[in-house]
Amino acid sequence: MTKECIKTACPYCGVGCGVEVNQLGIVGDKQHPANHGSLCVKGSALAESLAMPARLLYPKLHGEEISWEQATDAIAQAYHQAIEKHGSDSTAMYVSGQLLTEDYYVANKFMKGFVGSANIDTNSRLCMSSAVVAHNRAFGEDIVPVNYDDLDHAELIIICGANTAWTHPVLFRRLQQARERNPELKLVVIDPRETVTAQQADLHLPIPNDGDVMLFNGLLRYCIDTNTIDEEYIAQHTHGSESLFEELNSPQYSLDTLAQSLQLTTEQLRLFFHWFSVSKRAITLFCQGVNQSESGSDKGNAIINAHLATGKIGYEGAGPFSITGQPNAMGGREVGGLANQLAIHRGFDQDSINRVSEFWQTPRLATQPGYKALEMFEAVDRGDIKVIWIMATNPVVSLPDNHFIKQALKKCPFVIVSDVTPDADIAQYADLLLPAAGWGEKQGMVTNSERMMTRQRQFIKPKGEIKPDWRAISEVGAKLCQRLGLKNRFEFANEADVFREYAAMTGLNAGSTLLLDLSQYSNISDEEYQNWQPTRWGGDRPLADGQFSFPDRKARFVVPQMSDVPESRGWWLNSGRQRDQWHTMTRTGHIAHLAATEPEPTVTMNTRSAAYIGVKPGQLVVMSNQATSKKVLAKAMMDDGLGDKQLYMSMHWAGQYGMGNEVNAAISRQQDPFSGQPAFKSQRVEVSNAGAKAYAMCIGENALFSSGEQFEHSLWPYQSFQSEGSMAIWRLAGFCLLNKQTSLLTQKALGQRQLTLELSNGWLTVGYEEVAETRIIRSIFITSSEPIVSDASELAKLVGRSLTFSSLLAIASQEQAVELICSCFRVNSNQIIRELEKGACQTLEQLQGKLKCGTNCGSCIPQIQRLVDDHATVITLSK
Ligand SMILES: Nc1nc2c(c(=O)[nH]1)N[C@H]1C(S)=C(S)[C@@H](COP(=O)(O)OP(=O)(O)OC[C@H]3O[C@@H](n4cnc5c(=O)[nH]c(N)nc54)[C@H](O)[C@@H]3O)O[C@H]1N2
Ligand SMILES: Nc1nc2c(c(=O)[nH]1)N[C@H]1C(S)=C(S)[C@@H](COP(=O)(O)OP(=O)(O)OC[C@H]3O[C@@H](n4cnc5c(=O)[nH]c(N)nc54)[C@H](O)[C@@H]3O)O[C@H]1N2
Ligand code: SF4
Ligand SMILES: [Mo]
Repeated sequence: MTKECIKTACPYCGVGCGVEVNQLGIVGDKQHPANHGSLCVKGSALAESLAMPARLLYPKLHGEEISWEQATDAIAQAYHQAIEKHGSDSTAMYVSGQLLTEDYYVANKFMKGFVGSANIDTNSRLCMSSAVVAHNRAFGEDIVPVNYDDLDHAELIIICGANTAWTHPVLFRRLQQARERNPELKLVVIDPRETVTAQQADLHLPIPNDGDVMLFNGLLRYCIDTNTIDEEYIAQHTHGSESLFEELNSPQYSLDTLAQSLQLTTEQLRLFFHWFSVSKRAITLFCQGVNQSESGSDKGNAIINAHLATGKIGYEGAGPFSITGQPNAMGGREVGGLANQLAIHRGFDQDSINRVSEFWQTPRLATQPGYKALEMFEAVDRGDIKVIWIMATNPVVSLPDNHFIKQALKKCPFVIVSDVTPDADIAQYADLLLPAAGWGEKQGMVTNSERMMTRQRQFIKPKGEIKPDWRAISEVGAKLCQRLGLKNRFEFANEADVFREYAAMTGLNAGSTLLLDLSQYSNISDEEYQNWQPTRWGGDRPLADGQFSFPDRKARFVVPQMSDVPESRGWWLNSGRQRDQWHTMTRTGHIAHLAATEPEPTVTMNTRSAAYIGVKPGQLVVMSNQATSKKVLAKAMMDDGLGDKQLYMSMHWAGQYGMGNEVNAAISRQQDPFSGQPAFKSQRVEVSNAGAKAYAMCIGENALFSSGEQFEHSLWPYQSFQSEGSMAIWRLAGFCLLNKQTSLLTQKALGQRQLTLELSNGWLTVGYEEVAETRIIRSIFITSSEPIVSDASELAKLVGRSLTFSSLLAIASQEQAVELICSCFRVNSNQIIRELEKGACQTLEQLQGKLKCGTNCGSCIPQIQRLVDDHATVITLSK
């Protein structure tokens, strides 16, 4: 790390906080307009995130290290051969909202411009695509009309389908500060779950899943009925109100009927509707509870409809506010990374095709939309895609029905994966694995939720042969151009060069009704790019003049197609985020204090639901979904913020941490028909007590178990892993009755030598030792027929009764520094402790009798007595 002060941006959520790297470490940037110096728990742990357990440093073809020259040759050849034999559409690229704008621009240019296929899609399909559809349908362009400052000016803030306190924490803190300054400011949270965010609201509306369209339709109907719509705004700036209003003139939107459908009281509804109708300045913030649904696009439009009809848009403190998930989800949309967009907010109309072809100087431009994410992997499965390049995303975990995705990829003739770590699950599916430069090692631009463009800057010297993604694509692009007999259009000197070309390209929008135009930056120097200060494009409020991006400059009301509340679905699985983890854990799973909050794969349900299936906290449950025909094992935990028969599981469990217990195994490929965004939040599943007969926990030195499966799967089908610095905790559960036999089997699987074994009160406690090289490392293995409470603090208490985690660590270190106690008879501390822990000796006299220690000069007797005091009791744990 550097000694100077370098300003960059946090690589996690779409709040887009500014970060400063200085002598103090990695801290919040006080000057950054998004966060004014604040960071959340993940942002504060950025320095620790850099110490990844494993890094990819060299390109590898089928596991063999190769040079970049060979790697880029192989990729260019694979794409070229597929194009020649099967056509451009037999190739694909699947990228990510975590790429920087420059990476994204080059990727899009490579696929749509020169490979000649729009089969480039991104994980933003899973994240923002419903909001994109809603914006395009209403505004004529994918535009977010508000900014963070607006929160300070609002009278009413509605958070719909977002757990902002956990997922956009710095923004939520800002909102709370606004409430402290202005006690009149009201907060309404719409979420089927009573989340931490909902608990802090003035009004929480726990609507049934996917009741959002009906709720916002009802809100608009109320505004029509109470004459609180803005007829002038509607007349001057919109189209389509008649058919929408007619649709809403249905008895199902009368207050009482609506309340019944939404399982709310009439008073709750009336209060919300009243607050909205009388608040001139109202903001509706929305995220995945809206987007990730079969009616995601319609939900977005129902929200926007209510704002347009009441004119609550385009001025300070008002408007619909789609919050982005990833750091550059917005930048990717601007560049055109989605398969159904061409570039720079343009689609595949002839005018756009002509302009873009000319700008890129290519005869090969894709002329029609490509496969959306799920369609893309379905095409892979059918064998239609012969080569796919996956970059900065972990689709075998994060896509729904992830076992299907795994199977599909296994069939694909050539899979290229660019990642920073070989631990990412997707790395196992790569024929060719490329080492990408990660956060701190690369640089470029990101755009946050409020259109603020911030520079990520490099502050770490690149290791090995890592390369920024844009450069890897450019090198392949150059070779592909050559093979196609075209002039090389990928001659970029540096990131600034890429950015200038992208900015110049947005100049194609000048003179059109589209608002995205960064052409004023097309000539910035390298130095200006380097010194870039956070800048919001489109001004503070791009729709302030009521001029929208359709040719007639009017906004559109959209009649939602899917307004019905889905009927009761039996058990219903909802999934999303946990406060302290980032996505598939490749960057946060190893940080002990982040891992402690949810230490193992957990399904939450309310106490009534748990009683219904006879499940106690900590017991193993099994979830299955007919549509995927796969099962997920996880530990049950109680959350009375959930309704009856509602389940919630976080999306994070993956890789070595989740050990196969990914929620997406129980999530089907149901999706929104307009956006193709998966319905991650509403799945009909079956759940039951898995009937585990044995639970176990193993605490040991990390290095002992650094690779591969450590515990026999047949004995312990449920396994998870938690990192605790150099120590680690494994949690296991299985269906074999617990006895000494089982324990011995596990012992064999561990390849360890047994030290002590004690069966008491349903608990079996085993201490092991293992000789690794010259050191002796200890691990403790505890099994029980009852669940071992999985909360880390509970765990600490439990273990702490006779052996705290720190004393465990102390034992581990003692083992490494074996102390000679009795010089006369050469007896060391280990031998003494072993006798004590085995239970063979419990007193000084017994030890003297057995080992002879302290029977000669006696100077070591106090030390032996201390060991007796510390270790004489065999570890027994009561429930
Ligand atoms: N800690 C953390 N923060 C993150 C991330 C992370 O991995 N970890 N990832 C970032 C990314 S990429 C994203 S996209 C965002 C996501 O940010 P959010 O959308 O805020 O987070 P989620 O937990 O996915 O889901 C939000 C809420 O939607 C609710 N919900 C489910 N169904 C419905 C419904 O039908 N209607 C309504 N109104 N609500 C419903 C869920 O109960 C859940 O509480 O978070 C970003 N921030
Ligand atoms: N069940 C369920 N599933 C979900 C969701 C949900 O709510 N529920 N949410 C969805 C949403 S909104 C999202 S955004 C996705 C996120 O899902 P993913 O995008 O699959 O998750 P990540 O773990 O962020 O994957 C990023 C990968 O890129 C690697 N990486 C990091 N930096 C770089 C880089 O600079 N270059 C390259 N080449 N690689 C890099 C990381 O090591 C990691 O493997 O998950 C989706 N899946
Ligand atoms: S709020 Fe988001 S951008 Fe800000 S520090 Fe936290 S994760 Fe990073
Ligand atoms: Mo996301």
